Amino acid sequence: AFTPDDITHYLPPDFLAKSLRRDVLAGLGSAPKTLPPKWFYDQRGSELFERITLLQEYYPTRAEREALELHAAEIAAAAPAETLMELGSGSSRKTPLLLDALAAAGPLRRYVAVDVSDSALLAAREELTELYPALDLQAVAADFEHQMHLLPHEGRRMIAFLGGTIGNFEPEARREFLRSIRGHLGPGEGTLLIGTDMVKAPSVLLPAYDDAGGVTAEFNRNVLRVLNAELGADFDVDAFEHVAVWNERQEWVEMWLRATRPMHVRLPAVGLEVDFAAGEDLRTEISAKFRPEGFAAELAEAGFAVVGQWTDAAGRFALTLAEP
Ligand code: AVJ
Repeated sequence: AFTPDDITHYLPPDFLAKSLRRDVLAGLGSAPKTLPPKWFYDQRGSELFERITLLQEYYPTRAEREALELHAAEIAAAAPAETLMELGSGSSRKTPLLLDALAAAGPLRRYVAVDVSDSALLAAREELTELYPALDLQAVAADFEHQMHLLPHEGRRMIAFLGGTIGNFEPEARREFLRSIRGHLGPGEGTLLIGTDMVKAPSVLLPAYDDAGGVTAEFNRNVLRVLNAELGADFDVDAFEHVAVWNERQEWVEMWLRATRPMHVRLPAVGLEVDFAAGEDLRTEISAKFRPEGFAAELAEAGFAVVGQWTDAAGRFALTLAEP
């Protein structure tokens, strides 16, 4: 088994505690109130998200997996790499599809998982070590949004950012993120593979974020449980109802938590007290949806050229391969 000292740590010791405090002070002090979606994923949040990926209404995970099953060989043939570096560690079942294709296509020698969560990194290493005993597996605890410059640079690499999580970034943060990846990847040094959920009818999008069984509602409310647990807050979690909205203008899904009655909430660990009016909404996530030409333009603006774009048979979810 692996111990945490198998992980290369680039995060300052109290990184998570400090960034949670900073995000909560900023987010609950803004109008409307907001929280960043990265705080969903404590143990319970991660388990709820795994359940979401299995829901009939939630098509993205199945669609991305189908796109990889259909096209991983073409993608690997277009981008041979010695190193696959996955942002957001690949404990998911998709990574082996990409690793198999890259190993068959050429000189794959190393897999680097990058995540802020030690437990996610250890899970990925455990799983992939079984499957790929000959592969050099590295686990790096880093904040890929701000620490790309610290990540391994050697050899020809493919940087993969799958799952559609690029959609959690607002446009400006997405621009900066793509630029920071470009700063890590010079001409001839490798490629970038990004999974994006595509724009489609709200009648398909909304149920994916508001399933009939209420799993997404529980996932959404879970961020308040994280604040109660980590900051000693006293949110009455069940007094918030889940709301999912398709923002037509921005072409993104928004998840909100709506206060069903007036509330006064104390967060002692950050010395904050906030009030919610009855009906007041707290935004907990955006999930941006993309158009092929729009995403290609965003990549071009960050200094990337699109090598190819592949989707599942129904065209619901895309994998875009780009190079500097
Ligand atoms: C993991 C961020 C890609 O945006 O679809 C699932 C998270 N939110 N259901 C997404 C999520 C609500 C998911 N990502």
